Amino acid sequence: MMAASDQRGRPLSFTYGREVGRRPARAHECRRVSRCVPSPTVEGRGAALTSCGDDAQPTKSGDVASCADAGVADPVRFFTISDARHYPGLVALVNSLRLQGHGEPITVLDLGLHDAQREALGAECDLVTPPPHSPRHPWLLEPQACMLRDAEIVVYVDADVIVTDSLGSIIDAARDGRICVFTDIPPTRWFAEWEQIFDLAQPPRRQPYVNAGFLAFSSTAFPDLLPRWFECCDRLVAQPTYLDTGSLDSPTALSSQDALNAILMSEVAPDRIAFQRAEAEAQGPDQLARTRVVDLDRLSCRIDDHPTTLLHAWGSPKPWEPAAAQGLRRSAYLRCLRRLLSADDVAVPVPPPSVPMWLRPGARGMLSLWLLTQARRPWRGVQTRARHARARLERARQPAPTRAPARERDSAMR
Ligand SMILES: [Mn+2]
Repeated sequence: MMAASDQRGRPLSFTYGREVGRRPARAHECRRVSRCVPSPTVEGRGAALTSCGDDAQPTKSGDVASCADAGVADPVRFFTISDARHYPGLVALVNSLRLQGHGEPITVLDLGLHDAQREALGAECDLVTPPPHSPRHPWLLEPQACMLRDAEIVVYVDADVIVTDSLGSIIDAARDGRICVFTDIPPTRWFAEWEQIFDLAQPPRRQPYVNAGFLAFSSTAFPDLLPRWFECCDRLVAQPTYLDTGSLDSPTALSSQDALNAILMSEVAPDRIAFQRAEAEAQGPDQLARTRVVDLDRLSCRIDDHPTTLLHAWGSPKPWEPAAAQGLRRSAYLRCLRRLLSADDVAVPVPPPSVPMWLRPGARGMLSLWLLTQARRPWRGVQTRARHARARLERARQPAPTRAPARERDSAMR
């Protein structure tokens, strides 16, 4: 999602940064959460979710406290998280939702947007800042973001996602009492240790591991899901992630995503989870490069001849970050991103100077994009051939007895 994002594209640094080794200050936690005793199951007993980020501050018009008092939840509400560096991704998400006909409210956990960005988003988004000095790692904020406002149907979407089709059927499934999720790559991540780490009601069963970049469910059907996820994330505040260790071996290396999966594999019945078609989300650089834009105006895309619902640009740097110029790759996400940031039919326009040249409208923007993607290919080929030639030269210079066996050399070349 945001600043200095990791390989998965989730936020690393925000205005308040990460504070490893500290327990979160209870005063900053949602009061409902601190009241909430995790139940053995997060499945619904019919009570409406009344959570609210009590200490959070609206950055725009609106009264955070009123959400606890209103007693009327929005039928459907989108939630996301962003900071200033992830603004182009956030705008693309918002504009894509509006283009798909989703006029429902969008709440953004504002982790340091600039004033001009807030102003530009004002008409489309409800912006809420976290409490000052919030000690939570940004990777652990999804449940907190979703608890900022009451909603009957909660739809969390990462700010590096573009919605390429209506979410109507997913929202219908959520209304019918299913938790709608997309599987991750690979979908096999599973740890028995989750039972003890998260004090799960039952050992986690084997089922597809999901990506936490999208989640849709009914807060009536699952009133305890967000508090339970929040509480599980709370257990991870001081835990290193794979960014610290460079390894996915730890059962909590993927933080909130591991917590969510642990809950879904233990405390939610399998038939209450609606795993979306694998092709419905094109995610990561390889799949996004393989995805074809069928109708740019409507953002329709297909991967392996199946229509997509989401394009998810996890990975780092993001295609809108200046650092991406070096290895910019043609992808459906990039094409749709440029369309969502430069066309004149979007809900939130972006001033061209605020995005890199390859995302700006007009011929210069197009040329920049072409040079950085298409035109780089032969050059990359030349670089690779030159590297191989140098390596052959090096090997030739080595005295024969010290040369590595062919198989080792081959693997070293990769
Ligand atoms: Mn993401």
